[in-house]
Amino acid sequence: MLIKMPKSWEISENRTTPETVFANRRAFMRGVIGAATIAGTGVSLGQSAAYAATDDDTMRYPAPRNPAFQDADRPITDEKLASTYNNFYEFASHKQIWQAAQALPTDPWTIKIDGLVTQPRTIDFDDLLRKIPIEERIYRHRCVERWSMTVPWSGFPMRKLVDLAEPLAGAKFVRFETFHNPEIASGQRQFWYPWPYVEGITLAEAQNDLTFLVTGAYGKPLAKQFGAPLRLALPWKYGFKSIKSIVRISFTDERPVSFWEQTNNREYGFWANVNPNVPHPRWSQAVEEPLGSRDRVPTLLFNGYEEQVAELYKGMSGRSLFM
Ligand SMILES: Nc1nc2c(c(=O)[nH]1)N[C@H]1C(S)=C(S)[C@@H](COP(=O)(O)O)O[C@H]1N2
Ligand SMILES: [Mo]
Repeated sequence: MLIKMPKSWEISENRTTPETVFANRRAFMRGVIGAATIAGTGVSLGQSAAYAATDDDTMRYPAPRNPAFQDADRPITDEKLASTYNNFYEFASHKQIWQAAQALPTDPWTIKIDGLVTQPRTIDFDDLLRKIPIEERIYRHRCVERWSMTVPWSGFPMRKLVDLAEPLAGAKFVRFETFHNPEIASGQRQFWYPWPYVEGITLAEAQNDLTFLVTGAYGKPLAKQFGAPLRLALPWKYGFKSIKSIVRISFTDERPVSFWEQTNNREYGFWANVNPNVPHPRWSQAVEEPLGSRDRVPTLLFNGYEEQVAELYKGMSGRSLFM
């Protein structure tokens, strides 16, 4: 499909643009993108036109919404709540880490792509954003501890990064690693944890439509406590799989052992798909508590994303898929 962009948009829109002009431009962009089929090139065309103008974050956010992922069936969690109640063990093992996380230097930020790929390399985060257009998706998030939230993330499908990485035929898994910097991240001085934080998924999971690499939330670049500048969102899995502040992505033929698996493999496994009928060894997973609500709501199989992901687990069974 073809979208003709007025030439004037390709020049000078910077931080001094009046809010209203900016908002109108965004509204127009959304119209254009909404009209295009999302599966096609509509989104990338619209966004790369915006890109051509400037590198400025104000050009990227808010990112155009992908209409296929706008209805999460739950109210969006209040931004203040979601950004002041976090799990980020690098900064402490309680939820009030948002201020401590501001100490994380995220610019510049590089991501190493290695292992079974055609050409191992290190990519600068800003360069990555220049290569891949972003979009907004509203996803549910279910922590294994039973709290949940619904967040408008911005980012791009992991599949695009897989394409960029060109994995070799032997690659079966993707391993992710978070930064390691005990000087600024006091939690990493807790020597009994196996730092750095590591997570892993299969290559097939990485290529699933839902698997999202997140660069922003609530229409802005990602706040540090959310795992800036790049984190994962796997909405059908327990939250611990959605690793934050990624510095390394490796393609392997061996199943990675995650931070939590290494810490306690009786309670946290590799698959960690959400299932209300498979209790955690110490508590039921039947219900959850959305942040900001005192109501408990039933937890759904695959966190409500069964239709999109069931195919991945065809022919597999057993408790280990759900812990
Ligand atoms: N590097 C890293 N990633 C992490 C964690 C962490 O402690 N360190 N916590 C995980 C857990 S348990 C959850 S529930 C989510 C929390 O994401 P949020 O703080 O953005 O809500 O991040 C996940 N990713
Ligand atoms: Mo979690």
